[in-house]
Amino acid sequence: MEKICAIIPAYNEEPRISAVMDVVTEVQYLHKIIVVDDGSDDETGKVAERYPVQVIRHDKNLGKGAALETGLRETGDADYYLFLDADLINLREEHLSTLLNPLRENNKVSMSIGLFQGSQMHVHLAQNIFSILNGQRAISYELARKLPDLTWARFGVEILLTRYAQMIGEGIEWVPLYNITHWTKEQKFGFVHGFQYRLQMYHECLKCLATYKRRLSPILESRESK
Ligand SMILES: Nc1nc2c(ncn2[C@@H]2O[C@H](COP(=O)(O)OP(=O)(O)O)[C@@H](O)[C@H]2O)c(=O)[nH]1
Ligand SMILES: [Mg+2]
Repeated sequence: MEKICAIIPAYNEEPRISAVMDVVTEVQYLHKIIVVDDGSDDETGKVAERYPVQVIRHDKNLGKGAALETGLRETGDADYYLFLDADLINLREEHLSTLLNPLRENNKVSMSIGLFQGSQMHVHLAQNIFSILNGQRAISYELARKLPDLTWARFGVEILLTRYAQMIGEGIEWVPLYNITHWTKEQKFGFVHGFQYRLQMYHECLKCLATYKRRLSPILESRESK
């Protein structure tokens, strides 16, 4: 039997995380669901604890990269890992299968990346321009074992995952996810705070883009010399 674990990073998602929990906890084939409450100021962790999932809490906010790193460490071995955001709207089981199928069908594919389709136009547009940023992914056991530390990347973690997989020649497949969307930062936190948070995200992404080669090359060199 396949062992599939879902890892859900969550930061201040108290009003939104139930919509995701309601769906994932009904998916029979998920072996384990881990929510990493990344030092939220609200009751995100408490809401998640009402469900049959494992909730891990960071005492302070360490960023999305650190949350995924914690999730991967805590889940232990699995055939596939699913990364899912905690603020998804209209998530359905079929989205999880869509993410998993390319890995199941072709062992050369070790990561799939979701692309939101047919939902809010601005999300659609942003997702296509910034498709590398989509947090809905499936990752194989083999790739997960090879990943470098994700902590430093913070919001750049999706860029880091994609670029690292490309650098080591892993197969990546982009898959359309229909009728699903997510809350934007402005919708969650209001225009001013949301926009500030967005700028912080872009800053972390640009920092990741500017430094990933330098940070990854020693790791790649040590892999090659083995
Ligand atoms: N663990 C962790 N998760 C975060 C952090 N910031 C955002 N997230 C989660 O990452 C996902 C995407 O974040 P969001 O702010 O919605 O980014 P956007 O969808 O790209 O605008 C959501 O599940 C958030 O709860 C953070 O600092 N730490
Ligand atoms: Mg979002």
